[in-house]
Amino acid sequence: AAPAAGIVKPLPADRFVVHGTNAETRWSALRDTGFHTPNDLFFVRNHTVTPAIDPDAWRLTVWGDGLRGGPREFGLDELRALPAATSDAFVECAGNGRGFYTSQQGETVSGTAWSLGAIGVARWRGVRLAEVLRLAGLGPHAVDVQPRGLDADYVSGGVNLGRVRRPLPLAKALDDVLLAYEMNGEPLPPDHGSPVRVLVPSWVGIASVKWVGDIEVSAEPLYSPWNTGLYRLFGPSYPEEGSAPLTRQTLKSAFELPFPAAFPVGRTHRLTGRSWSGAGRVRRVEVSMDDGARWQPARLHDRPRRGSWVRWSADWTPSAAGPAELLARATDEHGNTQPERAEFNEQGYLFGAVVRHPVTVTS
Ligand code: MTE
Ligand code: MO
Repeated sequence: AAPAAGIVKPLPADRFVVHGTNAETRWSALRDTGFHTPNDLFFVRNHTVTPAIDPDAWRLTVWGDGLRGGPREFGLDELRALPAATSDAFVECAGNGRGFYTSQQGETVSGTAWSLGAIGVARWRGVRLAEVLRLAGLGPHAVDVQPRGLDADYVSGGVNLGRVRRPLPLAKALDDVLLAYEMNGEPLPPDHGSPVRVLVPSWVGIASVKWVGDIEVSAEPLYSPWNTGLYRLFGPSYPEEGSAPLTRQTLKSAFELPFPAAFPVGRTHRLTGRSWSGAGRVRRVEVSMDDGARWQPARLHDRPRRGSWVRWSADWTPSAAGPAELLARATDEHGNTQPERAEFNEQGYLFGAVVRHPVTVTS
């Protein structure tokens, strides 16, 4: 197992690539899994280290001037006794694919140089945040809801930014957000937020705060480093203060192959992969093995759903030995297709361009 600072679960090198305190799933390891990413294969993105939290002593405090009274505390048993809801949703880092800004576009960006493995889909089970807010006495003037993690303060460039926290607009908080205590039928594992995490379907992973300890409900808009200097788009195409805070994830596709991959010439190979988006359902996936000159449709194996992924496959019979590139591109229900190039931003978020997957065809 490869060493990673502060991650509890084993990270075998054939299944994960470790980047400092983070570990991304290798797409080659997803080929043999079903729709949901198994918990032991799910990527981990930690600002600091996975904390040890006693579920029996854990409390969630909901507080702030957007409540009628409060604060109100909840224990784990109390949350489990409330009506449960499930969601088959991805958690995906806003920086997933960041490494391709550099390797494919020659651009310098800051942050973890992920390939495409900072995503997983799980069956999350928990209680709707809307229900907890209602029980806490949500008032008529609430506008923002800010969950905060119990992990350590995040120190970046010598500046203590405090504990991970990121406001959600009330409308999203009341829509499809869960306080999840189960992941794929098991209690939430330590690395994924035990005992309770926020699950914000379709949105950038930072919104899905792990190890949640308190939630501020505010009658004023809230700001934290995670919706001001971070998780906005900065660069020549954006205003000085950056874009609006990032919300929905962008359209992406990945092959379930080693990077790079190798195939013998003259045989037919079943290529498999997955496509997803937070902005709308995937409608169509196409693959190209000749640099984008011709595109052939891939077969979709799942009913496309928003906030989740669809598995697909396509056959390929390489006819000549040598280097090649495999391309996959998805189109969503709004008619958006993955572009050839992603628009630059300094922190390398939302890389949505077609990834050129390197392959060697052997004789
Ligand atoms: N929540 C806390 N408390 N601390 C963190 O470091 N990382 C965020 C988010 N929630 C983080 C957090 C980021 S940037 C991402 S992408 C997701 O958790 C990753 O979730 P996972 O580790 O379960 O895959
Ligand atoms: Mo992230």
